[in-house]
Amino acid sequence: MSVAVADIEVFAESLDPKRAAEIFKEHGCLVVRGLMKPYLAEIQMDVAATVERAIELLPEAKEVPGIGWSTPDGTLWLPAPPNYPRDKQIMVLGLRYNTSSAFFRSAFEPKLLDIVENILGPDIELFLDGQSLYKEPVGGHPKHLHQDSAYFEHRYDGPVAALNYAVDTNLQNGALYVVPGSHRMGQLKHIDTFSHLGLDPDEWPWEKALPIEGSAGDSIFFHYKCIHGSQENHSNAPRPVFIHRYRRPDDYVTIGAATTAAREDAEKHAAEAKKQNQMGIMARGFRKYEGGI
Ligand SMILES: O=C(O)CCC(=O)C(=O)O
Repeated sequence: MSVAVADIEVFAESLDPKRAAEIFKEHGCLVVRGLMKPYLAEIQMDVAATVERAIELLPEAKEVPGIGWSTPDGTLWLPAPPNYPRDKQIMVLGLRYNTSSAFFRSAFEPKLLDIVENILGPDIELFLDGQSLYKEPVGGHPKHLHQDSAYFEHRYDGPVAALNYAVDTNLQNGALYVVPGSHRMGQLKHIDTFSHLGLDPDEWPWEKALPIEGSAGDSIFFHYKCIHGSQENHSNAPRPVFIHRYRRPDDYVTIGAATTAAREDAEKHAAEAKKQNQMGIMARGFRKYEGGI
């Protein structure tokens, strides 16, 4: 059965978190219209300020082998297309919970956490520090279809991601594509692509995925094994998203990598991975003491 956007879509203003969680569990993805609207204006300002700073820091960029370049603010850069005024384009912006209070506050949005609680249970930990992917205008990088579990495989259920549009997002500027039901396919083999680990495009062309167009403030939740990605930004304006990730407080990364070589190496040490040193901020509930601080 092919799934349409309407089958995975709910609205923040009339939210039933149980129903939203049921959609997520069935399809591995969920669209919540308007969920991040209250935080948008501030986050948009912080995105713009972060871009300005990142560009100023570009002369200090250091190469990250096999990945791209990183500026001291934590912005990650890829090679730019030939038509750019610079030789590098932004991929991941140095915008995080420790740089933007609006971004941090938005991670605790009660309606968002009500949905996550119905998926993961009452105790919820933030995974990572918030992430902002940024597609520059006129050719900004594609993110090939992939499973996030290729980058961070977990011991238990893995993180639930909530990716939020910071601007109106459509087929021209890089809508997120999802493959409903793919969270049940297990861990798929990824290859190295321009945007790091991705599925082989011959096996996983965009036609197999469902594009989600949306307004600024719309949120797309996805399971960490749900296949997703986005094409280039062909518009004249930037296309940023900001992403929250949540997991059970006892869950932890067993394999972390961004290239096939790093993944092969990390797979050898998966059995030794521990929760210790991976404790995130509690977004809801309480952490049972299991040793360590
Ligand atoms: O649409 C994007 O910017 C890509 C997001 C994504 O693929 C991810 O967060 O894993």
